[in-house]
Amino acid sequence: MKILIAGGDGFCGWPTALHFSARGHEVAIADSMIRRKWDEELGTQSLTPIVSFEERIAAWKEVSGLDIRTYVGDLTDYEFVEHVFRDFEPEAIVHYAEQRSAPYSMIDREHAVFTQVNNVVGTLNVLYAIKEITPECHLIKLGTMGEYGTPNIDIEEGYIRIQHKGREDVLPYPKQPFSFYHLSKVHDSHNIMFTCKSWGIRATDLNQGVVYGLWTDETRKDPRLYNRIDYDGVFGTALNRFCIQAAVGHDLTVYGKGGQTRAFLDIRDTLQCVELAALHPADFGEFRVFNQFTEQFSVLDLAKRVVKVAADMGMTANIAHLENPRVEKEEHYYHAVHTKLLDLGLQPHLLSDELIRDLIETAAKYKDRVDFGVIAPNATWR
Ligand code: USQ
Repeated sequence: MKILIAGGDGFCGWPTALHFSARGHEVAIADSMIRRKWDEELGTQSLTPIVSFEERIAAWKEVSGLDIRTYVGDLTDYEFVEHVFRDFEPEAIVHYAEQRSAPYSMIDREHAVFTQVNNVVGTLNVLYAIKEITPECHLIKLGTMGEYGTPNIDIEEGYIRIQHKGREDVLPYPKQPFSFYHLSKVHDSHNIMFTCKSWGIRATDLNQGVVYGLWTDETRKDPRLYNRIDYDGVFGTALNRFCIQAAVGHDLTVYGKGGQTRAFLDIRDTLQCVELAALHPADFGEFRVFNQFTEQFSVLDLAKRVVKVAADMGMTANIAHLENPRVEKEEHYYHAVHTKLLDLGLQPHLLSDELIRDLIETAAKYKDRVDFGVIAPNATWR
């Protein structure tokens, strides 16, 4: 299959590109390199050293003998998008090319506007390119579990059957997103659903939970293929941050009470899920929604788990309950359905102490690269 990975230089995109390439697909990456610029803007860097995009691609060729085609440019520039689609003619596009940090989107007006313009316009351009150039192309779009928020009823996969005043319909599940970033994904979902209905596009919206882990079969093969992993208060995410904090002797930064429950998955399962979506495409005109995660945890339970594994390793880790920079429920009901990817054959890598230990060991190895000054959460929601 000819697969275009938009955002293929990022945390999920890079291992996805290698995963498909290793399995014999023809892979191209489109990326603006902006993830690297955000590191510069925020004065931070990946815990693991990562080489330049060109070096990564060359290293993959050297290690595997396989080519990955590259297009460097921005999806908000339609001329670029048109060029990529005409030149590569993808059968599927995995679209990760968005600003994905909730705190980044909440820094100030400029960051909120940037996030929504970048994400919504980029996706709209992709939808037009599919319509005009490759109408058969299956759009595999990364959405987020955060589109749903934390309702006091079970979260369904995209749609809910509702009875109202004696009538019944299956309608999109209500959205109560957590941030301007999460809102951008809701706006995308609406645009995609509309174009599926109107133009007959086929699309899968993967409402992904928080991804943890770092290593995949391919990225471990050579230091030049290493994936990035973030620990800073803007792009770092819950479990990965806690493991890195434990390794460097920083208190674990649980926000508020820590009863916030979220859906989580191992990065290796991100690759599996995206592959399953690509191998079993949506029908033409279908807007399919999968909840992409394997387990749900509260933030405090995750922190406790890290403390325990650290103790087994002879280290002492402490939990600090920081004042919550976000506006979110800290104690709530949470139960999200996630059967569609399992039905397609997903074999989950459930969270194990070994994985936590592995992350702590990796972090300990790169300890000197950690700047304590960027760990605290700076962006507040208020
Ligand atoms: N949290 C802490 N301490 C930290 C970091 C986070 O207590 O040091 C808490 C947050 O308050 C929140 C939860 O952990 O309640 C998750 O926060 P996060 O930063 O790990 O993840 P989030 O902002 O939700 O965003 C991440 C990805 C985003 C993806 C989303 C999936 O950055 O791209 O869409 O996870 S989901 O959470 O399901 O919306």
